[in-house]
Amino acid sequence: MVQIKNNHEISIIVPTYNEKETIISFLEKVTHQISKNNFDAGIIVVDDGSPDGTADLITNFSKTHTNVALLNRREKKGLASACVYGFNHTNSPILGVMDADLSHAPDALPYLLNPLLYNMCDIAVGSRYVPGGRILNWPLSRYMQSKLACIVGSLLTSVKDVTSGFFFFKREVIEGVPLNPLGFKICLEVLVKGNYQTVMEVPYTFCDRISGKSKMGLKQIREYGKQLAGLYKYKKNRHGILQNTSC
Ligand SMILES: Nc1nc2c(ncn2[C@@H]2O[C@H](COP(=O)(O)OP(=O)(O)O)[C@@H](O)[C@H]2O)c(=O)[nH]1
Ligand SMILES: [Mg+2]
Repeated sequence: MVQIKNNHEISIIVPTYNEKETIISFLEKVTHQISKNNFDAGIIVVDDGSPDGTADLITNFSKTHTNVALLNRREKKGLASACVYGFNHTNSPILGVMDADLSHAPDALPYLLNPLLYNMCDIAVGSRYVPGGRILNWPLSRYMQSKLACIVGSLLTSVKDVTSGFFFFKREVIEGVPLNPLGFKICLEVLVKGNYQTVMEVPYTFCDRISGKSKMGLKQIREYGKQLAGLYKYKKNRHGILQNTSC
């Protein structure tokens, strides 16, 4: 397996597919937050062969920013799969995910990372659905879709924003855990299957992308259904095993 050279305390995994409009601005903002807050953090972008040249822009940027690395998979394999690929290519004790489209506010990073660095939680989820969280510029249809996805997901976890794509966690949470890299919702996968004691939901302002196109579509909604079914089954089996061993 190819290991990323810059093993930092924190790895920020950024899946990209056709994000040439925002990727440089995103990297500038995130690297600024990293140095401003003195974080020992690296950014690992996992690009799936974006035909718009996103990978070339990242390669150029990484020449002057040694904490930015690119993993180029050359074939579109999906968001969750890109995240798991990123997790497997670093040894950082703290891992997390952000979208490259600037929906996930880079200035919220210290509010998610400090609770993990100070051992106040095992998972920190950027949340639109706790007091203080907000959504800007989303069409009503997209908001309803997200809310519905959260309602269905609430049978699996008490976290309010189960569809969040902006989250960080300690590596030990997923060590030895069989993450299924299906679809878009990797945070839910970590929340249901991970080994942890405490989750913190950190409010932030989600801002809809101002350029480029969302890759969320019918296929991803169908995959979410499949993922939910798999997670219900997983939880039921695990619960059964735990009950049997406690008898
Ligand atoms: N590597 C990779 N990244 C993807 C893929 N699909 C989406 N992304 C990235 O995942 C992030 C979230 O996707 P986005 O289209 O913003 O979804 P939305 O926020 O739910 O509308 C963005 O940074 C995308 O570029 C994929 O198949 N492969
Ligand atoms: Mg997005």
